[in-house]
This record gives sequence, C-alpha cells and structure tokens, in this order.
Amino acid sequence: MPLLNRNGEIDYHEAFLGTDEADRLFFSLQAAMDWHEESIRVAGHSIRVPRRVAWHGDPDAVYHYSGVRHEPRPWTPGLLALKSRLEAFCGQRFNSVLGNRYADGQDAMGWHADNEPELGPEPFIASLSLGAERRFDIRHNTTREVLHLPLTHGSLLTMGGSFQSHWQHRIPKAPGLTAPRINLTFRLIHPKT
Ligand SMILES: O=C(O)CCC(=O)C(=O)O
Ligand SMILES: [Mn+2]
Repeated sequence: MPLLNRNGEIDYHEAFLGTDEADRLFFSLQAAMDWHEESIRVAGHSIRVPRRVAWHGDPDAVYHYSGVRHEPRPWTPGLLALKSRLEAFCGQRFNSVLGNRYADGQDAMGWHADNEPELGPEPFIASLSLGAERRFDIRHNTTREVLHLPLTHGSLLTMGGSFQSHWQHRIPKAPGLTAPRINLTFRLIHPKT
C-alpha cells in the first residue's frame, strides 16, 4: 500500500537498511562521493545552495537544473551496488544518483518538484536517507495541503506516477540540529538527443 496515492504516489520504507549498514554507508559515501559546493542563478544573481551536492552516473546521464549543466562523475562500487539493489527492489531502472549532504540543521532544500524535462513526464525517484533524521514536507500545488514525513537513517522514500506534477517537496531548516545527513536520489535521466 502506498503511503500516498492521490495525484501521484509516494511510498516509505523506514528500515530499508539496517542501522549498521546505514552507518557504514554514511561514512563510505561521505568519503567516496564528489561533494562540492554549488551556485545557482536567481534573477541574475549567483546564490550558493545551502548544502553540498554530488552527481554520479552513466556518462550520458547529463542533467540540467537551476540553469546548471551537471556532468556525472563515475559510479563508485558502493553506489553501483546500491543502484542494483534499488532497481531490484523497486522494479525500476536508474542511470544516475544525485547526492545532497546537509552539514547540519542550517542546510536545507526549498520547495521544488523534480520535474526537469530530462526526467520525463512521470519520473520514478528512489530517495535513500542516511544520518540525521530530517523532516520532509510535501505541498499540493492547487489545494496547498501540506503533509510532513520524518526521513530516518536507512529509510527509503519513493516518488512515482504524476507526483512531481501535482506536489512540491522540501527539506526545511531544522533549528538546533548539529548532525549531518546524506540523501541519495536515484533517477533515470533520458539524455537530450
Ligand atoms: O534531501 C532530501 O530528502 C530531498 C532531496 C531532493 O528533493 C532532491 O535532491 O531533489
Ligand atoms: Mn527533489
């Protein structure tokens, strides 16, 4: 049973990874992924996003968002193993993963939908959370209804169907939180021809 099945689907698996495995993955991915700062252009100004990002995937999985072209770094063995496991679990194919590293509760991600043209009309996205628990908010585009979901260490959230057309999501700031979190969203990019 999906957690939400209204104008798109989301599903949540709280203990997708056990604590020990999630701990190990957090530290290995923190070391192995290409974490870097990123700036986006908003109204002609360059603004640094409040988190670090890393983009890994197949060589042709080039991704544009917020006016920035993202060339993927190669898969690491750990990411490739996770990708295969998620593909088998979800019955979906992925060719890339976007990592976000939130150093503490001051790092965040604003309201958005994962609706870039490269993702196609009904993208299926598998989102794995490691480290500090953070709140995930979703907001319906027309009713403005807002729902909250805690994303725990080792949990898997999936978003599919028309979810990205009807809902936005965000990770709000978490005042007082000092621990870091890593989120991985596995995606299938349809390269521009
Ligand atoms: O950190 C999260 O859980 C959300 C990440 C996200 O929405 C994204 O990468 O597009
Ligand atoms: Mn997103």
